[in-house]
Amino acid sequence: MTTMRNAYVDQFPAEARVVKSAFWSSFLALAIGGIFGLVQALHRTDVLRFIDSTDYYTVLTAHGVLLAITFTIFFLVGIFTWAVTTSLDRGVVDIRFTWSWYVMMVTGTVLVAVAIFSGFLEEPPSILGSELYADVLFTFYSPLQAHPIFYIGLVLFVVGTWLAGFDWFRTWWAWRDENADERIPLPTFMVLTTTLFWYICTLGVALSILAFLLPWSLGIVDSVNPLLTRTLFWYFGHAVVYFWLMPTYVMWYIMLPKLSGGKLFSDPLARVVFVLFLLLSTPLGIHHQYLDPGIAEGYKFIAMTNTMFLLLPSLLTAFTVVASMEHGARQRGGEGYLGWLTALPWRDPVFTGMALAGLMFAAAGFSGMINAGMNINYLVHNTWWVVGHFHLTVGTAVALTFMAAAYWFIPQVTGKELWSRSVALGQVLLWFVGMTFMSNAMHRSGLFGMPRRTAEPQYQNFDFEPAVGTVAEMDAQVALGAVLLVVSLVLFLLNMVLTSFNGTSDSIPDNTYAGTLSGPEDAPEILDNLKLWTAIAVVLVIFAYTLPLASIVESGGLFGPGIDGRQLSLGADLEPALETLREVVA
Ligand code: HAS
Ligand code: CU
Repeated sequence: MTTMRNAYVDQFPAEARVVKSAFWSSFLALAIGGIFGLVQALHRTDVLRFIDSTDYYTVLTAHGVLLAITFTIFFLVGIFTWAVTTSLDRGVVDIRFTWSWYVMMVTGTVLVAVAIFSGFLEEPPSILGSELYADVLFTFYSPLQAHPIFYIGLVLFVVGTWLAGFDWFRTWWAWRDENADERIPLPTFMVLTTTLFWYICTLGVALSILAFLLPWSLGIVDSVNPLLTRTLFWYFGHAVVYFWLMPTYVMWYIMLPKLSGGKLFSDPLARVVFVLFLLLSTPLGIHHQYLDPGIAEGYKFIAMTNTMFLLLPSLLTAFTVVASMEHGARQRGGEGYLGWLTALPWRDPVFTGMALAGLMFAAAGFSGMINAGMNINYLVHNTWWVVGHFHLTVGTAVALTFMAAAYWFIPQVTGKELWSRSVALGQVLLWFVGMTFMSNAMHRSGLFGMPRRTAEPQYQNFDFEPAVGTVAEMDAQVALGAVLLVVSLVLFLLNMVLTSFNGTSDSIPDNTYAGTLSGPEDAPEILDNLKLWTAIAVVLVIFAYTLPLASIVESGGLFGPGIDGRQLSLGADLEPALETLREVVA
């Protein structure tokens, strides 16, 4: 699979520098966030305590923000910039603009990190009139309140991603001007549809921060309506998981078939999948709030129904990607009903990491379906079951795919051969084994009510009595799994660092995509009508959120019970706007 050096860094040297910087920002966040993961796993299971329980929430906030937001989204902007420039075969319009959104994301990250890490200080400094603090976890629910720079940092980070999306669109517009009759190349189609739902969903979190949490943190308003800010967070919160998942799907659709030795089964089906994510990612966030008082059951039922619909694009993905892998395996001589599995390139760490990530995601999808069932969610909500679920989804499907992809990408953006493929293969296998132990024990613990987000999961005068096994056994599995994951993480980082010390090489695997068995010419033109799908997505969001939000404001006020804005210290008279809103809603 090696050809004359035709690496990304040769074709797009300027873009390769931004992509490489984004990857290293992602790895730094992964390193710090991952170490904190070990600290909290050993703390909660009482195996080994490095910190005081009062510091647990600083560690947990850092773990969640650095891994769920920083690690994932920096890697995403790297992959998406690569996917757009290579599939359109043209550079970005202005590399200075590209650097500007990357620098904005880094600035936002630094502000958020400063606010979070100040939680470890005995005497955190006071800035803007309040003490630096941000033990608010990655969901930053009010009435927990962080320092203003935490919210300002988040806003800068999100605006940076908005500009990145504009960069990818601008590159596509420039390409379209010269290729008017061409279909949108699939990797670019995937990036643009993902960017569109990212614009729609981030409006919620931007509104929550800019209109409520930041003014409250700055002391401009005295209170907020926690249910309103929480609902605006989850308006964004479920879609953000698909913002993490889509680059994973981009890898599974355009790299896995080729790595398997075959072709993508269906380009049209891939377009349908990404259109479905554009339409449905946002109007269902209330499935995170089934137990929230103040939201009528009917709205929760709509969220559940939409969630069940949203299983479809992932089930289609399971079919398409596995069919493509089977096609590849049979090209390599694979035979039999399942025997073809042995013909897959299991010695290739890029393939094996992604294949194992996919297998884990099948299990994650199952636990997601359990979460999504309104009645059964009552059993698992706020338990370690949910934590087990998302360590399979973002912690493995996404994280393991990104690490496996890095074994291909880093040589592409540096022109240097990977330091060790065998260490890379060991690393992905170790991650899979470690996560199997940890996530399985978390799911099982959640089933008998083990709570999440607590440093001391023991209740006074009460012992958990699991139907199968013991708490000690499950705690041991979580601790063992966490240790294996950190060893795997160290191997990954070692490989990345030592690769950067390698000399450049001519034998870098070529930088092209899998072909397709059914190509874009088979895809109905309407699939590329991004304006239409965006309009429908916006209508679905309006349907799903207008009434719940109106009732939340009606009952709890914009800024807290009975405070509907008229009493704002700003003195702004919001009555006319509210009157209009009431008329619209009525
Ligand atoms: Fe989730 C909570 C429901 C997917 C992440 N989820 C969370 C939280 C996070 C998270 C972080 O309905 C906790 C947030 C918090 O802190 O409170 N989730 C779902 C459902 C799906 C789902 C129905 N979640 C994800 C993904 C995530 C993620 C993806 C991150 C990346 N989740 C929920 C619900 C809650 C929740 C409730 C709230 C729980 C509560 O009460 O708090 C679906 O999208 C899942 C669909 C997936 C499938 C699997 C398809 C299988 C595939 C694999 C193909 C195999 C391959 C390889 C490629 C149906 C695509 C094969 C290999 C060979 C060798 C052949
Ligand atoms: Cu969700």
